[in-house]
Amino acid sequence: GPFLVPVLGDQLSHDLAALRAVDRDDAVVLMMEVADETTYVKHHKAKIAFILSAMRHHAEALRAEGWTVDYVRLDDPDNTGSFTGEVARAVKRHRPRAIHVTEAGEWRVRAMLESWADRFSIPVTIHEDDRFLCSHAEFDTWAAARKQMRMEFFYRDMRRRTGLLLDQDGQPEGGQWNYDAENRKPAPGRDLLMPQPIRFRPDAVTEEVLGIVAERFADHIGSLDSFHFATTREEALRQQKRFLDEALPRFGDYQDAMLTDEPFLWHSVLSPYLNVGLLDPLALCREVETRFRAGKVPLNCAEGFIRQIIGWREYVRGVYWHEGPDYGSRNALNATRDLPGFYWTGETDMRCMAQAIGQTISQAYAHHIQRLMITGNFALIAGIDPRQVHVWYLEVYADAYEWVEMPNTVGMALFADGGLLGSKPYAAGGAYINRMSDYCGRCRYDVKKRVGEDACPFNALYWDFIARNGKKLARNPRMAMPYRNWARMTDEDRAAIREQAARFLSSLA
Ligand code: FAD
Ligand code: DLZ
Ligand code: SF4
Repeated sequence: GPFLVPVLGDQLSHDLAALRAVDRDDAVVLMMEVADETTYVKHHKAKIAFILSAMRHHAEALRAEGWTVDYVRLDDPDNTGSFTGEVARAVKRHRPRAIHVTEAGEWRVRAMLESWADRFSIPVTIHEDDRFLCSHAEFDTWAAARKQMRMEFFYRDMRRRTGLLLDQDGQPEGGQWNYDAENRKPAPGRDLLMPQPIRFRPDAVTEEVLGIVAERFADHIGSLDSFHFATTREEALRQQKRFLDEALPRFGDYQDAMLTDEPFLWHSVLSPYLNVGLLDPLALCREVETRFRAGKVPLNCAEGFIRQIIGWREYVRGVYWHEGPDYGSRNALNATRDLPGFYWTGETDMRCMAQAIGQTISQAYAHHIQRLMITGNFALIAGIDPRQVHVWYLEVYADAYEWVEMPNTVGMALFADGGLLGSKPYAAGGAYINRMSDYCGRCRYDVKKRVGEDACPFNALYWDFIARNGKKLARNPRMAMPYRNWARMTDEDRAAIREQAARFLSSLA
């Protein structure tokens, strides 16, 4: 029989390792909509709709290129509901002589792929996913050579490897590797000329999927009302161009800013497309560099964007696979509180939280600083169980896959890995949020107060976090300042703050 090439929902790239390994005329591509993948966590409705619609469009695109595609739909009566069950049925249908597949994006699915050779008694080749720049072996070598992993050094290696933003002598463009110091401008005023992502109108394929999702996943979080994602490579490329033309020139400046009712600001909103394979990360970075060289984009913006992709995105993936399947069980700060119910509804008087969660429910999107410094920071300083926080992030964002979500949540936002991914916890009180956003002005809480009925909860929670984690954090040199300030407060103030925090935390239960 032919080769069988299973293509998973986040492998929607024409240039995919397993496809390259076989001859088009001698292969059957297998794509599977399966219940297990739609419900192993209860993904946001728009995330499921995006993935299924992109899969259906991709199957058509592969057929147009001459591939034979065997496509299993979610509502096929014989659908077994799992990748392994569907591969078993496909093996019966096609009697393949061998399976070629591209490695999966999480440990759970990796184990399935690795079980197939024995289970089906046919040769299975699992190809490395070379849509990423850094292989597992390369990352392990890099990590082994260091006492501590740090993104910044990894990133410099990726710059050297790709040649991105290097001058003729191989030195970083402009003399510095990193221009982050220029990228912390607070929110500007709202204006009508702010860029917006393209809102793609659902075609017939997407409409059908939206119907299935609305019916079958009615009890999942999220709304389908404003579904606007690109679902084909052509559409994703149009959004990429929109970003490059309109938002990139100010991406750096306002990267950390937050504005009421403006979910996207100068962000690219390209992560869903990068992560399923509709867009190529390196090609995108080359476009960014071209625009810098043409004088259309300032260096701090081009560098800042490229760093997110060849730096952070590759680095967190490296950490995920390097640390092994138990990474998600880490809980260095022993945080055990349940995730508050308002994470599922957005119903809270904390204006910043209501904004970040509200747009997450309506758009399946929040930008990085909202994820890190609003919902992530709150979970950190309130001491929420990392497992529950991880499941939430994996469910609610259209771009969420374990390899990228887990290190960002467990490592970056919650410090549950004890400082492996980042050197200090991203804990902050209300002052940070007030500086970077316009949320506080319209909040029922007073961001300047630490105690009292109308005091901003982030303030007391922040100091309570500092106080209760002294044993683990006080010796961290990057935490010296807050511990000095905590020590300087009077006993009375400290007691009042901790009582305020305790009262607030008990109100969450
Ligand atoms: P932009 O701001 O335009 O950035 C450009 C691109 O850089 C992104 O599309 C993304 O591919 C990459 N990028 C930026 N920051 C990171 C990062 N920290 N890690 C990896 N890639 C990055 N990103 C995901 O793709 N999937 C997730 O499930 C995810 N979960 C997160 C959970 C938490 C708690 C935090 C703090 C961050 C998470 N991120 C995740 C990273 C980041 O927030 C998103 O990549 C970004 O908000 C996507 O929006 P954008 O495309 O507009 O990004
Ligand atoms: C996330 C997801 C969903 C919701 N549904 C499917 C699906 O029906 N079929 C599929 O092939 N993939 C789906 N995915 C993406 C997979 O969960 C993803 O490929 C794994 O996380 C492995 O990386
Ligand atoms: Fe958030 Fe506090 Fe500002 Fe309200 S006052 S928006 S709770 S930081």
